[in-house]
Amino acid sequence: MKIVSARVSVCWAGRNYVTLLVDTDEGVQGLGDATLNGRELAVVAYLQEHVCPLLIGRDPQRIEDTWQYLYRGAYWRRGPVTMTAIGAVDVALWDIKSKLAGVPLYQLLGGAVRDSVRVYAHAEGRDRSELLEQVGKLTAAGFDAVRVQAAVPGLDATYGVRGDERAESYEPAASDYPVTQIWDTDRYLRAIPGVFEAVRDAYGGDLAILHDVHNRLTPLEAVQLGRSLEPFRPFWIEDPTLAEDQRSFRQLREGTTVPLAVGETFNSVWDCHDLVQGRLVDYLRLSPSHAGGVTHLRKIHLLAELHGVRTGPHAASDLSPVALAAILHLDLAAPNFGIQEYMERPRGWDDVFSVGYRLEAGRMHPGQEPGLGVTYDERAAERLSYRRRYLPVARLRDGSMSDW
Ligand code: KDG
Ligand code: MG
Repeated sequence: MKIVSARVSVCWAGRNYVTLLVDTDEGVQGLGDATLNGRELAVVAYLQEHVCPLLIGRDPQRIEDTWQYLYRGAYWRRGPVTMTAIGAVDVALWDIKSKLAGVPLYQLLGGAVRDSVRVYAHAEGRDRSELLEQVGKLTAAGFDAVRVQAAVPGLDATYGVRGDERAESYEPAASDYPVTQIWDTDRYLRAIPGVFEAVRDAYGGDLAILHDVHNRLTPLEAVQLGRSLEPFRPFWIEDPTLAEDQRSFRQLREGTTVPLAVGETFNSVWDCHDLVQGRLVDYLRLSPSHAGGVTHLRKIHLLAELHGVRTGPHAASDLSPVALAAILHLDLAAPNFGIQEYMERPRGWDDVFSVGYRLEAGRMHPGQEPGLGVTYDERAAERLSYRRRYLPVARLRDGSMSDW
């Protein structure tokens, strides 16, 4: 069997998505997600110019060898662009292999070790009452795990809180250039314990409460945050400090007992193996889209399992349904799965993607269709052209840049 075509489709389905379509001479097609939010066309060029030509004529069933060929053979390795491109190829090949076998992908990963996948939903509020109302809607819909983000009083916009354009964190700004948000750590650190307290008081001890700091704190500030939140028993605190400065995690571990999640910007096992081996984090958030596909992420998860670290994969709405499906198959089969991120789909997904996975009362399942269980309407996508969009940037009050 041979790959006869590998092409990239870019579309605006509520936001930009990049999809790789791999076709074989036996008529089986595989899909991969190659979306890198705000830098989409860099991956498109990498795939079109450098990777797709190498795939033609290859045996699609030789997944590991193709991964090695693209990673080890390239010399210039790692990084979000390269690993997103390799990830898209890898996921497409797993899609093909499981379609050929006539089974859902999770069956090739060892089969299900659980009946369903626990997901956390996003709640956000421009003030506390709006946040509490949103948490209430989600718990009423059956979610027992919620990520809470609340506006910081005195700031025009806060990470994770939508509602006005400057505060949009996932729907990129509709301007030609990134919008600027102002960040104030002191105000944030003063505000957030009260948010946790209010949610815990209103919804009780059973609710898993998660929070994303989005890399904004120094290690010492992160310890202060962790200690202030300990009484409210967070499920996790995500990205409290810069993910690439891994020394800070030792300081965090020594300073606070809050569970720590990290990894949505990691691309490789080399970004996290010290953290895992040192048991310095509790949850890894890498996704197959940005970390080299199912093949590489599975190895990372196996390493994590050996060291008692659990998984909590990234699946914000900038990861396409193809990515979410691949993640759900991994979640269902991973013994050390912890929790899965879930965000409502942007309007427009349905115009191009059809999915076999399902959500019911805070639990998801990838479905029983062979492969990933996702189809892509390339014709419809052709009518929805790419729009250049950026994520916001953050500055401190004195005008200097802050980490996004
Ligand atoms: O593209 C960036 C988003 O995926 C990211 O900002 C979302 O931090 C995020 C999360 O935890 O979902
Ligand atoms: Mg995050």
